[in-house]
Amino acid sequence: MVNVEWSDSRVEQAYSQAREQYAAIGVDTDEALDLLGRIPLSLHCWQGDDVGGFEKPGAGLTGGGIQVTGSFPGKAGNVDELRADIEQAFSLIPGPHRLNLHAIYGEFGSKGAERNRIGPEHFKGWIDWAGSRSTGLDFNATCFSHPLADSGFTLSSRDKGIRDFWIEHVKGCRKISAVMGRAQGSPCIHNLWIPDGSKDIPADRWTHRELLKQSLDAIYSDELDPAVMIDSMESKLFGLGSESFVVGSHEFYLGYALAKGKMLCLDLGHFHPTESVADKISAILQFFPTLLLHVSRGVRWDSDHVVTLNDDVRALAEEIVRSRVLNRVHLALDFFDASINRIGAWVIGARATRKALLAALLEPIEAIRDFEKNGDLFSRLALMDESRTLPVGAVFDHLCLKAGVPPGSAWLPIVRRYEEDVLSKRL
Ligand code: RNT
Ligand code: ZN
Repeated sequence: MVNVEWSDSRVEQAYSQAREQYAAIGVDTDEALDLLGRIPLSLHCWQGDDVGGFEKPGAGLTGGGIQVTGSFPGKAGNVDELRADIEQAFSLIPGPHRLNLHAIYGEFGSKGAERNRIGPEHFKGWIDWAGSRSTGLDFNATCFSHPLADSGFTLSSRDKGIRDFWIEHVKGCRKISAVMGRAQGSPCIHNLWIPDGSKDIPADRWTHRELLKQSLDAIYSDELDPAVMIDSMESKLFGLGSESFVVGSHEFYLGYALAKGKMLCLDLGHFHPTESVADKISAILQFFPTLLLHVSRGVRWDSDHVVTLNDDVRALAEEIVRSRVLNRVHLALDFFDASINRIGAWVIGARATRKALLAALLEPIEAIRDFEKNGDLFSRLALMDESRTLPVGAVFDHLCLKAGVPPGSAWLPIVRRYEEDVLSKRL
């Protein structure tokens, strides 16, 4: 059946009109698309199996202050299934893509491997897979879902044995990242998020933060080439079970990263609900060369809902473009919804993030800036708002055609068919 709604000629007709409309306000759509095509987005592997990982059969998310809800059938149960699902998702999203792996997603064989004993050999399969498709890899230590994280403290635990275990794990993960970066010829970002904190009011915040600082110093004492790996650290405001105190708070990592030349990671769900992460970009990048963003959607709390084209994501993209820092910001997705088709979830979030970037690149920013400079503030606001309903969708659809991915909602039947043919047959 010919899909009339999304036929190539219809999409191209709409694009040529949109292109003229943008040209009339001084915006070059082809230039915007060219810029967008140079922004990689790192897809998080963990949406594919609800942050379970492949350490042992049936492993699932435990502890760590993050929570996946839902039991939609067909989640990836092994590395091959996860790769197939990621490939399916990638085929529906305009690129360029990177893939963000967690340490629990290695190929550990029948013997398994303790977290403090993992190495590049466990990720050879991923490195080969990524190399064969020219997809860059990013990496994360997994300091949760483990008995030695059950106390709620890992790198900042009072127990030296526990701290040393996690220090070894993160050191190993940095080495794996370096091997990935060398293989792919672009730095692998190694992001560190730890769940450490407490449910109720601590009597001694100081000791935990002092211990975390010491653990980080021990971890980063191994100097690795920034051409192959970059360290980032992700703060948080609170988590389930760490409502009263989070050791790795924003101020903690802001201080540490600035003092030690590390990169910060800001997750959209990790701040007060009315706090704007978009606003922080032009502040932080006055002092840091680069910044990692975890694009997420918190609903009332850090709920990690699937990213949509909402005001927060739009504002984030606008700030990146308006501040002219596209080449200093790394974008990664971070959400996990187990209540809907997981491939659909990936595609919604990734396409929404790309649409937000495209909308920001298509903003008539020079005209808006001129209004601001001239004190014409009603016009500034008006043009910002008018530009929101310009035909960005037509430009996005054209991009999809060019990229060989389905425009508009033409990808929905493909996900449904994959669900029928592949996902529903999984145990
Ligand atoms: C948790 C952080 C972290 C995780 C992933 C799985 O609150 O956002 O980035 O979501 O590492
Ligand atoms: Zn995150």
